[in-house]
Amino acid sequence: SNKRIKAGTSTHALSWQLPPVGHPDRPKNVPDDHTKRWTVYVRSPEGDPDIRAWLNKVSFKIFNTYENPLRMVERPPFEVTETGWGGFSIDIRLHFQPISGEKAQYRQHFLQLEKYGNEKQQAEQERTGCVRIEMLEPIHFNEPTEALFDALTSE
Ligand code: SLL
Repeated sequence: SNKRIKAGTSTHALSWQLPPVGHPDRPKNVPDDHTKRWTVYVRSPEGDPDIRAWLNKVSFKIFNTYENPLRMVERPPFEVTETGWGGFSIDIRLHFQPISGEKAQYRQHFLQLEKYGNEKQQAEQERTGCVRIEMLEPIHFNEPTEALFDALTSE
């Protein structure tokens, strides 16, 4: 087949400053050394076909001191939310819909929880209390099965 499909994924990590230890708004059960609540997620960029048409499930391997560090997410939203500090790498495995016949693809996303970048970026992160790292990585299905092609192009 000479058909070719480009499907979007974007992996993002977001983190928010937690109120300090002792503050009434600090959530209970968060260890004292955790400074941020964070979310890492895989989404389709806006305007793309329904992510479920091609993405079946996503596994996120987070830092190994977390409880149950291999998180398998079987349905949208494909995301993991936790609290923590510092920064570490997350291994992401994208499992495609069986009709696609595609092997799983591996991604890595560095979760940066503390401020980073130039002065202006850091000032913005300080102001909003939010650190955001985004990557947009299209997925190319070079020889899609008919079923996948139909699923992604019929509308
Ligand atoms: C750093 N090399 O220094 C990294 C280590 C470890 C982050 C970061 C808590 C995990 C848990 C957590 O966020 N650890 O609660 O198990 O930046």
